Amino acid sequence: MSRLIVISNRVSVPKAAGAAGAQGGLAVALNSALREHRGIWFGWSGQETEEFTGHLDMQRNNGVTTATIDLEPQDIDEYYNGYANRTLWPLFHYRIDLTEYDRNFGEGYERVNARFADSVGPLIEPDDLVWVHDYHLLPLGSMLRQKGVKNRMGLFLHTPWPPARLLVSLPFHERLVSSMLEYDVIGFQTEEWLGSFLHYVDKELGLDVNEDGTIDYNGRTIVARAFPIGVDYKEFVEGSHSTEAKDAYEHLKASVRGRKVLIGVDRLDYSKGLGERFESFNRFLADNPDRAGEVVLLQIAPPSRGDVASYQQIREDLERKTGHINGAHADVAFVPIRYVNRGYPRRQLAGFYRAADIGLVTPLRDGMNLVAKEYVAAQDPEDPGVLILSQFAGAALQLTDALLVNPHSIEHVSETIKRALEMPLAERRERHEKLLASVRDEDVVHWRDEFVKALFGDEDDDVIR
Ligand code: ADQ
Repeated sequence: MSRLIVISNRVSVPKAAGAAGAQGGLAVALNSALREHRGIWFGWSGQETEEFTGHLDMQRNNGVTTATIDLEPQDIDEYYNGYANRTLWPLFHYRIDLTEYDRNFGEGYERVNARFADSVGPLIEPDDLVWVHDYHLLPLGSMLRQKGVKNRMGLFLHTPWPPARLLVSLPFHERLVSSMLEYDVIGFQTEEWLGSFLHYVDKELGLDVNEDGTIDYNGRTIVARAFPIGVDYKEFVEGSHSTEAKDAYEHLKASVRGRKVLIGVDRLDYSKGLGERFESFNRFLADNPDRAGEVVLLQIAPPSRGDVASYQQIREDLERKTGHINGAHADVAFVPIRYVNRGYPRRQLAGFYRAADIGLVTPLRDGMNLVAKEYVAAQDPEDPGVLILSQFAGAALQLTDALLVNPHSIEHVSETIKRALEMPLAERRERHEKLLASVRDEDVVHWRDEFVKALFGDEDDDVIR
């Protein structure tokens, strides 16, 4: 069996078995694949060093080997805070108004990708499969090829892929996208992002895209395909029956004293549509004064990327909006928005989801969105809550039985909240059953197996299990 080399910006070091459930589903799925493949997970340690040495910190934890490097402050500034999070992230989420085009960022991005290639290259043995993750590392494959790596290599992009009309605003976009064609497999979350990529390849690079979506380039055939990521269904359902989940459920239920709960769980990011969500909830309260005292919005939003100004801005915006809305609708014993800036262990989160009557998942643009799937997985099938989901999340292409909304339309979302609150049990059950089937059948293990199979070249069906 081939070894698997996973490469991503950061490495999620596996916890001891007893701490299972504290990690994200992606880390769990990749770690189990790495264990079975005797693989290595390589990436940045998250630590700074005065001068880059390329020193590899190799550790073995719970059957998985991790290899990490430290980066210089300038690297972190230009590559991570710069090109990754101030250029590519906003551009890939259709926010060219927030996209910064700074030559130093581009240079830092290439320098750090080259540093990744220098450091991980020597670890790669001839039969290894290389699986690279996300927008931080688009040119890594081509840099590894330049170092003579001939292995099968794949890239999975967790974000959307923007329309060609937006992407061409990026200086050197041809160079960036051409470099991606050194991978053997390029995976996207949905057919929509895949379509935008193929359109770009056809129109801007002038390459022929075959009927089956493959691309012929420099004598090689590249597979570009959609692999919608899922949640670790089994772990999540088990977790939602745990004591921690039950305690969290009881605690939240007791605290709202019979009121209906709407829940939002998102990294604090402008792509998640939190401002519009709060506005919509405000509209609902204003338009339905008879119900205003009966509903609570619990918004859990851990801060992220705090070194980037647009993230500081969104944080300030939300604090202002929360204060404003609570000021207008609260009374001495009740506030309508509970806004919490912290992370929770996954089992507690499962309990909160289960206690919520509505899952409010309204990103303006999202590669997939796992929260929508977690919300569905955590529900009681006998008395399930209602998922309100943005039509602009990748997940909307699979979760078509959710109440799909345009998150920019405050009225539409407000009316949909009302509809969800009034939805009869039979309809809730019927919708939930279909949603659950999709979340269960296309889970993270399925996603991983499909990708690794494609990376293998579809020759061996039994590559992982
Ligand atoms: P994200 O943009 O981070 O991921 P999402 O898919 O929603 O978005 O995943 C977030 C994860 O973090 C979920 O598993 C969620 O439970 C967890 N989380 C969020 N807030 C939390 C909190 N307060 N406490 C504990 N856990 C919390 C990127 C892309 C997405 C894509 C994923 C996976 O932007 O579109 O779905 O990668 O590919």
